Amino acid sequence: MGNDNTDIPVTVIGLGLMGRALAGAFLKAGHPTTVWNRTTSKADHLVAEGARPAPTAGDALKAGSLTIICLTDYEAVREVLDACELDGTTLINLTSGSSAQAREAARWAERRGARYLDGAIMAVPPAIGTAEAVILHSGPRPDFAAHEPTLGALGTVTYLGEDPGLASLYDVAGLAMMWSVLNAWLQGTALLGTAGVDAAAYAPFAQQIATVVAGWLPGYAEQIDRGSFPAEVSALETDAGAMAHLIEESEAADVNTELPKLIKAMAERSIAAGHGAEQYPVLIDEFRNPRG
Ligand code: FVH
Repeated sequence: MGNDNTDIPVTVIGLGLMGRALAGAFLKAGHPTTVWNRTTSKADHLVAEGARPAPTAGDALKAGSLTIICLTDYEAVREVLDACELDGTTLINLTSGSSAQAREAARWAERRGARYLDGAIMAVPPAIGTAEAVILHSGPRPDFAAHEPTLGALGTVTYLGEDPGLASLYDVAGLAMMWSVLNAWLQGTALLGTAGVDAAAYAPFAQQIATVVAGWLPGYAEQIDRGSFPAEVSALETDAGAMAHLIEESEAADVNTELPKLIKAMAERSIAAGHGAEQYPVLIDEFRNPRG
């Protein structure tokens, strides 16, 4: 987060909840900060704090060599930037979107003479400007290296690689992780609730399990990368037996069984394909080849 080049001017295009937080963090770090937003009144507070309002997006782009864009979606990005002169600018697009959109935006920016990094914000606006705000970037390494100290004003900046689609892919991979953990926790919370255990009582145990399972990931990842799944601690068919218990308990308690049935169905397909004696991460094939 340390930044000794706070004289570098930056531009922020898009002053929604997130864009205002980004511009505010640059201002706080001491960067001369130019801002533009379609609805001009959203710049008022930032301007009172020292931001320079640009009359048009094109003027905002000319104010500095580094422009952060944070709009609703990629369609809005194209709508705003299409008519602007981009030659010689560096764009860092922190708008959420798909990896395909990010790659297309990188090609489009290159055709227009701009340097382009894509990014994904893994944080909510109040965390911006603190180490808690993880901001992912992908695209040309030299461009990231050139701007990393400036971007550090926004949070913990991470570089993922040259493929501009990587930031978006990591973004959704992180969401997959988050929702899976939360849904598993909700399943357990609903089950225990039928025995009078409230959510707060179960939460510390659930947290412990999540931490233990997280610790398995590096070893399981090695198995996936090697493509070899010896059952070092448990075989998939043993896990499938426990999945059946989870379904039975849920049915008996009249708790939703959709999620456990989905998990068991995947395990059964893998067992039917001959992987019952292997370890859990062999299920990667169910994700990689959903149609078998
Ligand atoms: N807020 C959050 O917690 C999340 C965290 C993770 C990443 N996201 C992504 O950040 C992008 C912006 O999100 P936001 O929360 O700032 O969104 P809004 O407050 O709704 O602001 C949207 C801004 O986009 C402008 N805009 C939309 N369409 C256009 C357009 N066609 N032309 C020009 N500007 C456009 C909008 O302008 P206005 O309505 O104020 O005039 C706002 O500046 C988003 O990708 C999240 O997924 C945030």
